Amino acid sequence: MKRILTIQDISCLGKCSLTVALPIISAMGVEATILPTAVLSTHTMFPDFTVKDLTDQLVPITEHWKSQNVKFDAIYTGYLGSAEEIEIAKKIFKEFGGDDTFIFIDPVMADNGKLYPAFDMEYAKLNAGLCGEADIIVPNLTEACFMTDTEYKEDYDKEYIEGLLVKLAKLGSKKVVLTGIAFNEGKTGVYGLDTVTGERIVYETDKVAASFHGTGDIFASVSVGAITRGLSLNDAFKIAADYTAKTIEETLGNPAEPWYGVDFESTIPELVDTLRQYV
Ligand code: PXL
Repeated sequence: MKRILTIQDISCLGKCSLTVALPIISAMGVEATILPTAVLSTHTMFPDFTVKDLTDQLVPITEHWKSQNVKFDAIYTGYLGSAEEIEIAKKIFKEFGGDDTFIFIDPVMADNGKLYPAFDMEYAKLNAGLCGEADIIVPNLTEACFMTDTEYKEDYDKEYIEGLLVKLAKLGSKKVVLTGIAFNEGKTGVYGLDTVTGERIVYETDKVAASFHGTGDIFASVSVGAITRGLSLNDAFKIAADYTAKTIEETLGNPAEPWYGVDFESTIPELVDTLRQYV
């Protein structure tokens, strides 16, 4: 069985980061090894959340794995809490990376034109440096703008997005994939560039008119799981985008209206069925 190391926080309540990555990577038929960067009572969109930083645990945990000769097929980073954790993530890439291990980075820090509460411009620059170490990065439009000093535009055209891909490519990742992008009304999807072949990675699906927390983590977890299972990037991002859209739709039908995260648990059987058509 393939194995992914995922490095991000545990928000105990809130359905994002590790509480999403772990079940979804498992559903994708891949073993998930977790490296929790912090334990929060909830994600940061709740008021008055608590945080226990785990930075001092990252090196001892990974040193232990090294002593056990553990190997990973992929390393996937999401929400990291601090500059120091970004530096440690880079060291982990060096120690556990290599030709048989691809690095997948979701530079989680911002959305809708704004940085999340815990972050500033300095952190955005460091995240840009981390992205330079990746094989694949999946920023949203806001994160891409912060990392490349580009003006954020909600009304964009192809020229603007192509320009952004060129700037992202300069950060150093082999594949740069913008998420939440589409050029047609009522759609959303991915638009990316394979910097080695020059090929575009494009997929559009119907946009569900609602936005929930943790959907980026769902998208990233399905994508990295599918790529680790050997699917092409185009297939992986298609499955991930369709699953995310379906899950948002399902959540809108829930009379309890859980505003803080989506009902991805209800749609996992469909995800597994879809995957079976590919592997
Ligand atoms: O879904 C991204 C995410 C992960 N972890 C924490 C967050 C967020 C988004 O706000 O607050 C703690």
